[in-house]
Amino acid sequence: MRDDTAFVIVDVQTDFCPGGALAVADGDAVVPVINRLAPLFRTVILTQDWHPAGHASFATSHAGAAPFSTIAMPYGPQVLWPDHCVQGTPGAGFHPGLETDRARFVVRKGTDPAIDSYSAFFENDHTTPTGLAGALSDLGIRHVVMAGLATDFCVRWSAVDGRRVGLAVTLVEDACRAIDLDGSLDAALREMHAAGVTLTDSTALAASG
Ligand code: VGL
Ligand code: ZN
Repeated sequence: MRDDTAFVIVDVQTDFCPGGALAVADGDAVVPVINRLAPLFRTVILTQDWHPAGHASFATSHAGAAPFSTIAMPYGPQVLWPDHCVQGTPGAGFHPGLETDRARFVVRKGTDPAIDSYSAFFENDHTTPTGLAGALSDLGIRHVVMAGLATDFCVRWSAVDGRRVGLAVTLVEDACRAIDLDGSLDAALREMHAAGVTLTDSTALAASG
């Protein structure tokens, strides 16, 4: 892969895999695909959902609220999730099969108790940066290839925001899995297409060098 291209691996964490607190169906199937692709890149970046206990995105933080319901937050609508990826817990760790040694750095997100952060670039207020755009710019990265969990939440928001900060974005579809809540996967694919995100699969990507 060209030197100006980075592989961004989104939230491949125990809580998003089968048996985890917010399990994505077949989520662990992305691990071998991602492990195969990562050595093709000079720059590999991991994101890690990393919430303090009692985070505002947890249904348990809102009296009477059911998991997977939506509420209005000051920064817009917010889906309420089961408690997941609590800082320092085993569920917040990377999937044990994920090859993490080659990663240049880890972007932790969702650390502000009051704001969720799906995107690797901005918190859910669409304004507060995580620092990733600046880091990629420092490294001379102009193109990001993305994979991970979940296609329709953190991968989607990261891909669209990657375009927003001026990067070319390619999504490796077979290296992602979705939550698919009320049509969210279809909506994600449409939104990413409209934003100019290119879709590919791991076979085509590996063949392209
Ligand atoms: C995610 C819901 C809540 C994700 C993170 O990684 O897609 N989804 N937190
Ligand atoms: Zn989260």
